[in-house]
Amino acid sequence: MKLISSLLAPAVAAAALVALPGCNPPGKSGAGDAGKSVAANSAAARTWVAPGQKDEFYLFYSGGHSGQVYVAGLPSMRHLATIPVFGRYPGTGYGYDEASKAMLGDYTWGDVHHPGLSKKDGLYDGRWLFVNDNANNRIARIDLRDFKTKQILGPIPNSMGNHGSSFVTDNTEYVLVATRFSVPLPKGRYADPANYEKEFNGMVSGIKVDPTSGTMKVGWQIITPPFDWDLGSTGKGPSEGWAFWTSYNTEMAHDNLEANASQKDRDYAAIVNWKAAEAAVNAGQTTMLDGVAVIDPAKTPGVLYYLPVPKSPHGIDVDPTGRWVVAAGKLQPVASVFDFEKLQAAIAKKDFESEFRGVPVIRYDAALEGEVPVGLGPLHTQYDGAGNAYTSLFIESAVAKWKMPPWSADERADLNKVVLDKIAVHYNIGHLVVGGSDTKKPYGKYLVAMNKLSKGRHLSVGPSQPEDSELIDITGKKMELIYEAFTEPEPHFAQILKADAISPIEVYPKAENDDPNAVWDAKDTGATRRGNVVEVKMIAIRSHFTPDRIDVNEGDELVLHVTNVEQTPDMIHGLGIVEQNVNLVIDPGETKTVRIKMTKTGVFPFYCTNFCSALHQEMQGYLAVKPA
Ligand code: CUK
Ligand code: CUA
Repeated sequence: MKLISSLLAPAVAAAALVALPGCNPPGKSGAGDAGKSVAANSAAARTWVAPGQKDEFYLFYSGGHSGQVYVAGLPSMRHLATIPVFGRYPGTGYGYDEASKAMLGDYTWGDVHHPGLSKKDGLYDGRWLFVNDNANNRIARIDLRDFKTKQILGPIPNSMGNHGSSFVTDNTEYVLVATRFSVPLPKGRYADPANYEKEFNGMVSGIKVDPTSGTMKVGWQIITPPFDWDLGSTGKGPSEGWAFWTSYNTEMAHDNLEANASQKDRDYAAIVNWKAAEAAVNAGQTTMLDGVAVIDPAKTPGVLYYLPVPKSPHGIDVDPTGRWVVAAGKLQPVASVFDFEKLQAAIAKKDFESEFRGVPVIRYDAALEGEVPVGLGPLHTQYDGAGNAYTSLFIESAVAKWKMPPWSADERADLNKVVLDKIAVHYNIGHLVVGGSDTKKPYGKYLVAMNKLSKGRHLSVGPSQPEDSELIDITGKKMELIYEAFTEPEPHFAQILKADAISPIEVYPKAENDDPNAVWDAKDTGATRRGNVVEVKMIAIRSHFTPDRIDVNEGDELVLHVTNVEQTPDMIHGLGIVEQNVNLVIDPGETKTVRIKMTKTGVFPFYCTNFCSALHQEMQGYLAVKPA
């Protein structure tokens, strides 16, 4: 995201930061007085997960341009796993075997922003985690049975900058996507960016999810003006079937966006009726564009509406009841609360203020419930399910807790009264997450603030500083900061899942291994030559490879299938071939394949990379390549 601090005079930003408590210079504990040390003890007790004990929640947080997803436990914030998605990860051999290489395709990185858990009846069902790739217009599905990436869909046609996802509908019918960047469509078509308004377009995409396998495919798209769509969310309860995004560039600026996309006092939110879109597709009211059925909302009324929202918004979040929809403008210190019932009534009465390219613009005041003065630089809002909302304040480096409607007449007269608490975070918070906030039943309990800058609150690691994710206890009247963890670049958003909502497997059962090249018995291993291709089926088990010698000739292609025949948890074997750039990591019961062109002659040792037994070091062999 864009750093809003650049929009502030440096003096204002500096003053805001100086005022923040809890910033201790290195080496000072800051717990000098008795009151503070009591709070520290209590915070420690609440986040302490004793050795051998397990955390209560999973935290799945995005790795930004690392392309990965990280898993931590809550409340300990201990890092548990890296799930590689859009980038190679030698630690699990991801991107080195043929299957994962094929999934990665032409790209070696991605930009993960928003993980979205699959749902049933508006609650997490613990099956899949979807993540977007802002950089290469892709979307991936991670299976929570084994915490592995199973599918990467994309690049999605007619879509540039998949930032506005992954928003999962109540029964995982769709993962919904909106484009950040507008381009001439279809992709590959040239148009001068100076003709942006006329030639460029944005897109909303419905990615259809197969309910059994989870396999995604592009379902349909809705073409939009070249607004830059930002964050969104899906409806639930009364708003089920609808989805929402905000645009930060209804100005349709194509250069110097910092200034040119901040002209208007209000931008638009897109209010999308995805069930109506689905019906329009089934009724054939579409045009094919680059192989996708595209809906023109001007020709298909009822699919898309615009709603004015405060200046340069960065997201719109539906509350757990599905009635209240909150959008905040970064450049206006309020969160606007819209009432979905009023919004529906405005649509029914055609209470529109204007239209834009054939799409009605709902009158702001017709849908508005109130503007809550949350503070400076409001970005994203989360809910605890107990009637409270939490909005991240980028400029203020704080989280505001405020009361959702219904409000009393007294509160309504002065909405300052519904702002209940504010807590400083360190520093410049982007997203925040409360467990289950996007479901009908949030867990409450914890809030994780994902801050962009850590400003030396850690041992120095040089100029590439980590981000700072802070754990806040939200069970009391006042929010309490109880822990901070430094995280890799860059957690934009996260999802929290109750630990007992899933029971991941610990080995791949032999019966499930349907790889045609799997072998389970040493007698079935060995090499077969067909012309220049040498195919080897290999077994790995403590503490040897069978065969442990491979003979090929220069110019051959070696196809190596390795099955880890262990059925014991944690008995992982790796296969590294020295100076061949081969790195397989094979979990118990798994088979992996790699193809290598034998361009170098000589003898190349291979060995197990994962410490597996007392004789792990002996788990080795030779690849002998004879000169042609
Ligand atoms: S964005 Cu980065 S903090 Cu991609 Cu959801 Cu708001
Ligand atoms: Cu197998 Cu180490």
